[in-house]
Amino acid sequence: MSSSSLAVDIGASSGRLILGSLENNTLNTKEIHRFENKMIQENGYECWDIEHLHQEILTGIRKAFAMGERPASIGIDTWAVDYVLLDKENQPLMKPIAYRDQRTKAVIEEVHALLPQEELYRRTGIQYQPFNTIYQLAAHKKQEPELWEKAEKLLLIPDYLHFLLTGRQAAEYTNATTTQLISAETGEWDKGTLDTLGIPHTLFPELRKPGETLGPVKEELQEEFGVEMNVVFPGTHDTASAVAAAPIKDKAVYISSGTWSLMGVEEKEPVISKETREKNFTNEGGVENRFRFLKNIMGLWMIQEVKREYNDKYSFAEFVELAKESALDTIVNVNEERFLRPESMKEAIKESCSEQGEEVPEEPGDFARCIFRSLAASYASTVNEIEALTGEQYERIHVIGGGSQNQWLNQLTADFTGKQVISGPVEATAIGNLLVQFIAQKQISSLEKGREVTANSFSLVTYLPEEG
Ligand code: LFR
Repeated sequence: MSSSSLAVDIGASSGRLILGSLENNTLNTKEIHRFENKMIQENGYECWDIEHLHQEILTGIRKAFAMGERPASIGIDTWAVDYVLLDKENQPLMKPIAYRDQRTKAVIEEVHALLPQEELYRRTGIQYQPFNTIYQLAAHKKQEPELWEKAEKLLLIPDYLHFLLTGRQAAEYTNATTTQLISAETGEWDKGTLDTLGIPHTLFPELRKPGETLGPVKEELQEEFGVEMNVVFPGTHDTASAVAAAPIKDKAVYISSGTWSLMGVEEKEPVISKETREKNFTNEGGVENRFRFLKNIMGLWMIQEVKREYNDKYSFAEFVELAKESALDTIVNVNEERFLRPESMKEAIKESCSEQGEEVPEEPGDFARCIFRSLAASYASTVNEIEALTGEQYERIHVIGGGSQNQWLNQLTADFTGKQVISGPVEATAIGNLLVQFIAQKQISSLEKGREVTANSFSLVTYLPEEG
């Protein structure tokens, strides 16, 4: 059997370490460790507890070695856009602020006064989101001037976690594109944009592509484990890793379904036009120099928040059962900014329904029904937009990631879009992370082959649209 590798995949609500190995064109995976992630309040900001995440990664690695595993490489992916600022001693200046923190509201217009949104989009191909790193940096600079003065380096979350493992600094490309500071044309940091915003170029480390090796883990860790383990860059943006594992044959639409639903197609070149900007489509960097032409849809965040508001009294499965029993028909536009970080998700949904003059949800099942049907409706309008913007027709939608376990939502997606829906794999992100490590080690020859391996190795379920 060939050597194994470790994928660390951390999302907004949980993280995991998954060990993978290849045997006869089949990928075997084993979950080694799983932990919670959540936003915490600090100094008036919503932050991530990055030290906790680092410790959980070490715990996971130790568990793997204690089980007798000897992974040859490890790669980390997380959500995008957030970063750690380091001082000249390479110490973090503060905990990373979470992208849902509302601090950027105050600076968006100022940034656009210097760089109109049309221009920013033309340069980067990246969608407008109030949490893009570009706005976060403008906010940081303005709101924390003393701290900003001390900032020597900026590392995005996975780059920082890689730095803690190896002592080496680099910026992995797929995630770097989500900063909205990378030129779509050159694939390099856009120095003109940085100058206009007064952000020093020296903050940003050298760019590296998925599949490149960052280096071995620090000596003290090598000594502890008794072997050399290399950090190999996966697509460090979780969505880049997930899309890498989408078992697409020919062409298909994907939905990477988790806290967000990222719906789109893979392209060889960025698709940048007035229309794609107006529909808020992005061109994030992908593995093997592809572009992820996709749209952010609010996703399961909405039900996660409703579940939290009911003090976790109902499981996600129970919400689905209650939703089926509810008769509520109202559909909301899930992409309204009010759903990004509302004080109360239930109130935000109610407001949106009553503004439309439609029936308002009251019971848990009503909220769940409204959320799942509204997501499916948004998938349907997004698929239409994708077809109009690319001039292609798509027959299939691959739903990948944790949200693909929601069978009712998969069926609703088929019904609302009129397309065939194929769900799985559930751990697409960790799988895509592993595939890139195996491509780097020449155990798999290409992304296309990797997708075949994925299709061979995991059970996929097909949903057909119901008549009528
Ligand atoms: C999904 C994701 C999305 C990104 C959002 C914020 O986990 O990475 O792709 O837009 O989180 O980082």
